Amino acid sequence: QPTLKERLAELIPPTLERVKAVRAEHGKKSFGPVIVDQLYGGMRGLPALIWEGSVLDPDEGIRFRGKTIPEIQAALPKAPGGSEPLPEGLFWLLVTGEIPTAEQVAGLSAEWAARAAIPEFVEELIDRCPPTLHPMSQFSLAVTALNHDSAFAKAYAQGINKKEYWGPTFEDSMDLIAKLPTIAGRIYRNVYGKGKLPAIDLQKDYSHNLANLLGFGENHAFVELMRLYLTIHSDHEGGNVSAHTGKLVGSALSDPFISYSAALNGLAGPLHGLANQEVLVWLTKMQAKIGTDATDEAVKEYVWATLKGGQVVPGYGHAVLRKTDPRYIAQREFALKHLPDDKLFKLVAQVYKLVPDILLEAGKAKNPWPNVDAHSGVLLTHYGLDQMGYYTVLFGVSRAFGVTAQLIWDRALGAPLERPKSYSTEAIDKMFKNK
Ligand code: CMX
Repeated sequence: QPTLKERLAELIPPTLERVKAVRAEHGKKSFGPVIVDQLYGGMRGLPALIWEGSVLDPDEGIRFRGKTIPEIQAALPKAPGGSEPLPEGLFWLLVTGEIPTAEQVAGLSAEWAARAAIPEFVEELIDRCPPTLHPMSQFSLAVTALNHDSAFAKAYAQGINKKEYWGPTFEDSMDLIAKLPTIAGRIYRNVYGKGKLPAIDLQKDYSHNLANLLGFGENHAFVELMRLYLTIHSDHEGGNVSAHTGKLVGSALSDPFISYSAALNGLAGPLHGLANQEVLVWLTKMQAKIGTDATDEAVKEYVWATLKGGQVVPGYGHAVLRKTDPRYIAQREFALKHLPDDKLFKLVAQVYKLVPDILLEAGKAKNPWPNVDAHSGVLLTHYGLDQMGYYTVLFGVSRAFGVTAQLIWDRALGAPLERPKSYSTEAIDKMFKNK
């Protein structure tokens, strides 16, 4: 059976031909008009990028290489004794468009475990960060520093032919993914005083090792949660802030480490990945204010107070989705199976019942339904990972799968520097004044 790199090498030539053929046939066709509001409105809905790994349908949600979340849950290999998909398989799927065998997935687990160590100076860099520095800032710092050993940067400096870019990009991507649990584990233990980081176990899968580094490796349900979590947070088509940032920065031929640290900084914003932290902060404040078994009326009042205070309801709404996020549903099903009586889960379920109607009544949000971040924190809290400030780091471990898969393909397909045109308000005004 081919390794991931061997399979990728086989797939690149026909994919290049396919892109060439699609461009020859459709290259000059138009998607329709661009309107001025899109320039002012965060480019919402503007067709602007090619991203092979996943596509987001407003009603149906994400498909990874054409497959929905329930489909990948069924199709991807599982760990012995586990029932959640292994994220190793999702990475294989994102890169190749193919479902790997159990053996190929085991090969990836072993390769990532073997590459997991980080340079001593990066360990020291993390250890020197004050615990008051947000875990996402520490994460991004450490990932930036990994560029010290970038195979791509080195090959570029030595004058590599552009046709060969994908090879060292692949190696850097594998290293990056492999090292993220070590970095994430070290940050967790430093910030929350959880003692020394254990060694990576070369026999264990990626999620099991991550759980172990965080101190939850003995808890089978938590390990299963990590497998599901890392799978569903990996990719969400190309235009979201983290995916797009990774692609944009990579287009300058910045190596995968510095491209991904830029993506992490975008993920660290409260309207994007930090929303998983915000949700838990919001729910705990709600519990403190109205108690743990609050009535629907009390919850509604709290939600309205949030809106009237000029704040968003974290975990609700989406720039593209118009229905409940299937990533929310997958986590809700996990909760129904493993923690149906958890008090905080009950509150999350109660909020799900009440918030959409309130957001509809408030009349602003285009999508009143919950997104992925509305559910992840309650699951982590249930197992004792209740340090909310850390939640986005786990999102960041997962999102690397999608961003690097795309960086590999961008370099393989010779994606150009990104450089859209910007306009001044004066220019817009002049352009349309006499029309
Ligand atoms: N609570 C209150 N108001 C909301 C809202 C929410 N959950 N979602 C949208 N709105 C408001 C917007 O703030 C905007 O108000 P203004 O016109 O005053 O600026 C208006 O509704 C229209 O926004 P929209 O077109 O529906 O949404 P956008 O595409 O602009 O933004 C998002 C999308 C996710 C940033 C927004 O829904 C939001 O802020 N949600 C809460 C934060 C969150 O959960 N983010 C995580 C998203 C998933 C992820 O990336 O991880």
